[in-house]
Amino acid sequence: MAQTEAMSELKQQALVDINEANNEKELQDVKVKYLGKKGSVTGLMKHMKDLPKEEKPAYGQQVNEVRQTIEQEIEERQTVLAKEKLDKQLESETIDVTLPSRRIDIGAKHPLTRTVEEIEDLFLGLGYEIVDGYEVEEDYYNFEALNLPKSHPARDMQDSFYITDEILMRTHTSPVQARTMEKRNGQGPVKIICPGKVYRRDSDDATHSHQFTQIEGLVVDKGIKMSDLKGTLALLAKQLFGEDREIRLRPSYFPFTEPSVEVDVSCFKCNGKGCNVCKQTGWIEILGAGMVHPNVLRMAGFDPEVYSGFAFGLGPDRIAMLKYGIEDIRHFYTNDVRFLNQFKAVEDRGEI
Ligand code: FA5
Repeated sequence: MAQTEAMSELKQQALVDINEANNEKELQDVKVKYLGKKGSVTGLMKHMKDLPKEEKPAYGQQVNEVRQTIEQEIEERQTVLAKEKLDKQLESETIDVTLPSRRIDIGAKHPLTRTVEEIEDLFLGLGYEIVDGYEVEEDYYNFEALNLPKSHPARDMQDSFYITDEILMRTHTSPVQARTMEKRNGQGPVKIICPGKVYRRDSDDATHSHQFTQIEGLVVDKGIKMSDLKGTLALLAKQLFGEDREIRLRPSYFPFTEPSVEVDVSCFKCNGKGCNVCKQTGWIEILGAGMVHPNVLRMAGFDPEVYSGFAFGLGPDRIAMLKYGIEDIRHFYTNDVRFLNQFKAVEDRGEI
């Protein structure tokens, strides 16, 4: 009986200790104090050997009950302490959702990307495919397949970066027309645009860069006429520079087109009256174009008696310079955020 009282006292004391434990560390100490190897409950068990045999089972059972009660209480206390800890943490980390958020700079589209995408959108709407080409190109596709055999004097129009005698950085996007036509095995229609980077050994100045962008356009089908070219380019001019724009075609020369033209758009600033943008002429040159030369069709496997086509090539750099009033092409490639941020500001105001 005396033992039972001692046990009961021990249990009561343990419950008090458990309740007074204010954190996990204190609770752990209590656990060790009662249930550890040298703990009080473990100590009770050691008395067992001094008891008469018949009392042993009941005694063992009582000690076990005490142990279980203490274990259970510790577990419950542990749950309470964990919840208290979490509540405290949540309280101290409360987020004030009414505070204004920190400003995140998200950047804006590069003016060149914007111009290229605007042109792509127009032509996708007209049923054209967008085709990619190689920036490192074979001399054959860059020149020969475009009616520019080796030693043709017109190669001088495009000073080139050669890698080997037969490989160069493409000087225009026109090799993509040659490659695409070749893949079609002489079967039209072909209706593509090819945007991409091109490279020339031009000295960099305000309007020339050794690396710039071009967009090539090519349509080959039965019965394609110069008027199709003109209608398409008139639409392009309106898309880029406004509904009131007109175009004019001036005779020109490209070895891969015949006839060839330079295309001017009526000045969007002065409406054709003459100003500093159009150098007082009322017109701004925007691209080169023409009807695909029969030799080019033939070399790519198309019968020029059956098929005809038009092609054009424009420089989005120069277009973007005109559209946004940029005075130096090098701004596009030096990635000065002060320059680029201006487009972001204009974009934020919804002006472009
Ligand atoms: C050509 O490259 C022809 N392949 C275009 C073409 C395609 C004509 C299909 C007919 C049929 P050109 O050398 O004129 O043409 O270049 C086209 C455009 O590239 C120019 O109008 C100009 O906007 C741009 N360009 C040429 N050189 C530079 C340069 N160094 N820096 C920036 N833009 C340039």
